[in-house]
Amino acid sequence: MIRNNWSRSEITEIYESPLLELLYRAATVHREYQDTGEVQVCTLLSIKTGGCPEDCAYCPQAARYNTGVQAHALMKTEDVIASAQRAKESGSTRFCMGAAWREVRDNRDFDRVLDMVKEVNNLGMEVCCTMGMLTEEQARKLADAGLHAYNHNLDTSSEYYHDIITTRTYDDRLKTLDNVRKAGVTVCCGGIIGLGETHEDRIGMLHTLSTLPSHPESVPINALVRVKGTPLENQPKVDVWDMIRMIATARIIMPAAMVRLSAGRTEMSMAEQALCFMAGANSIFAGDKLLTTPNPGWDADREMFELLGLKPRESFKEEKKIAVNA
Ligand code: SAM
Ligand code: DTB
Ligand code: SF4
Repeated sequence: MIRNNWSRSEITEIYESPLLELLYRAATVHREYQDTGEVQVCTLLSIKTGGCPEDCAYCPQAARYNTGVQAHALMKTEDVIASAQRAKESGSTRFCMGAAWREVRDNRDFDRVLDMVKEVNNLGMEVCCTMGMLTEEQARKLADAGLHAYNHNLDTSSEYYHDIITTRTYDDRLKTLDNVRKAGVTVCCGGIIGLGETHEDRIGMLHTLSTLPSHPESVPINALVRVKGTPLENQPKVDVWDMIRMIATARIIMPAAMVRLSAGRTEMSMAEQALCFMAGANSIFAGDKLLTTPNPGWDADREMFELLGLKPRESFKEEKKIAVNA
């Protein structure tokens, strides 16, 4: 049953259960709700890189940190489409365009993004954008252009948020998610582990996600990519068991969502990634780059799919309606 009335203590109990029990339970839920032989293959492209005014402590694109990321203006539409076409030919079915903006503005760049959305949608790919805060009207314009999903992460718990980002609030984030929902665009929302948060913070974030009026259709779980020059550059590497615990808990409490094993795969072995798929992950970012940092390339992922007997999920597969039986 899909529930959005999870209590914090119920989620804590799941998250803290013995690891192999947790894995078994998550794998069971995964089999019940999802096609376990399939993994969604998504590709990211940074269409507007760097120079961001925000202070997200993890982010290589914040202008205030000296990370070596060069700021670039919005890419040309034809280059974006060529990149989407290549991703499609490599086997990707979802194309996510990222812009290092605090919020979308009603300007010529936004009009150009609307054109990009139209054209990528015409390629038959699920189009996703992640461009910061949005108004309901902007979300409607994106929906009309054919946007399938909007990514806007909560990143961590509401309690820990201010330790990571001071230039916007958790409520700002929730408001954008609501605007996206109202426009009928599917929601992609998850977070990052390894920011120095506690287990309670991780549970808190999962609690917020799983008690939204409707669960996000996609829940990306990122391991922090430690980028030199950011305030979090010296964080310890994320323990893979923590990633597995996070994915398994997300799978159990949001059974119909796509749970994405997102940033951090370059530091994981194939065996470790296989455990993440067992735990209920059924989506990845493929291609040799995330937005600005490396990702395993196409060949490594093809080899992994072959070895594990996984198939890429087709685009626009009947999305199980996430009805809420509270
Ligand atoms: N500017 C927009 C925003 O913040 O929503 C969109 C782009 S932003 C780079 C998208 C997401 O990437 C962030 O919310 C964060 O979850 C993730 N991210 C950024 N830097 C990361 C890092 N170093 N490690 C892991 N995830 C990261
Ligand atoms: C998400 O949850 N992770 C992706 C995507 N959504 C936008 C971004 C990861 C970015 C990692 C750092 C970088 O490559 O700049
Ligand atoms: Fe800007 Fe997004 Fe990076 Fe924050 S995460 S600094 S808003 S690009």
